Amino acid sequence: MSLENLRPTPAFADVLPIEYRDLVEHGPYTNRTGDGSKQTVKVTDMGKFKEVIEEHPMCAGCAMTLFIRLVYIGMPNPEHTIVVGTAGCGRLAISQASVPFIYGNYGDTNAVASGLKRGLEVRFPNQKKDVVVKAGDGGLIDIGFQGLMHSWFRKEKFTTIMLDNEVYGNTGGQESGMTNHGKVLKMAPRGKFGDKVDALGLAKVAGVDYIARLAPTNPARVARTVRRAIMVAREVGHSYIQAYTSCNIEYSIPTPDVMKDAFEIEKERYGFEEIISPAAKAYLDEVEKKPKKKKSD
Ligand SMILES: Cc1ncc(C[n+]2csc(CCOP(=O)(O)OP(=O)(O)O)c2C)c(N)n1
Ligand code: SF4
Repeated sequence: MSLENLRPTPAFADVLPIEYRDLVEHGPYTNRTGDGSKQTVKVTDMGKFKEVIEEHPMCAGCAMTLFIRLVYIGMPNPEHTIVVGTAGCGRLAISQASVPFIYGNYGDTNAVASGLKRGLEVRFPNQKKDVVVKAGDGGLIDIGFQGLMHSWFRKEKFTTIMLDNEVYGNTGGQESGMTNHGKVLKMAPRGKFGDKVDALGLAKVAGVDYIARLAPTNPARVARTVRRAIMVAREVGHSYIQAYTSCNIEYSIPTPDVMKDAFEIEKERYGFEEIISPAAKAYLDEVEKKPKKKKSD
């Protein structure tokens, strides 16, 4: 999370609630080391502080919220990151985080992010700015499909994260392109007509440099995947993460069983997968290389 975005203007400092001041003064946010270039919060810090600053209004137990919190922890440099989102459940939590958030019209995320990233490169030639689209499966694969595909073909240097709950959750349970064939939903009583769109396959065909699919079953892996995707987008090309973020309301998953469902779906059809282009692999090998230990150490 970004301390710089949390810090109140001096005039407000003494009227803000004590909880807020405590977060700024004692929260484990980035920039505490002084160099400001690295995320210092780790997955193991989760639950010990508020990654999402205000109370979010998403449903209790929603796996999408857990995943969104992990994305913020995985960001390599939240102080210089901008998130682009749109209508859909995810924005309810995304808008509560201390990282700038642009809320576009439904479906235009990848067009907005393309322009934003290009503009940032011109405006801040000496400072890498990371742009991350976080949007639902409907927002990306249905109404935002054209913008999504063209940003992939153009190798725009930002990251797209699909919050794939396999339904239009925010509007009450219509089928999306990512819903599985035959699935009956509250507002799809005859069952999904076509197959689940092979978005990973499309990303591969479009030449996306880093592609990953995962479920939020392994927090450290989610954070690492997000970090890798953002790093690749910074230097090499586009990156795409597709995350299973179940909708317990529309799929009637009892709240205590949300993680059990995530493990089951992961095993059945949503296993962790990474597809990395040779250029992205070479870059990741370089940035993830551990410094060699000296013999005397
Ligand atoms: C142009 C436009 N069309 C339709 C809507 C209504 N709308 C709001 S959220 C949503 C569906 C969201 O589904 P998804 O993108 O899969 O996200 P989820 O809520 O499931 O996370 C729709 C159709 C809108 N806001 N704008
Ligand atoms: S409707 Fe579904 S996706 Fe939306 S907040 Fe509720 S459980 Fe999460």
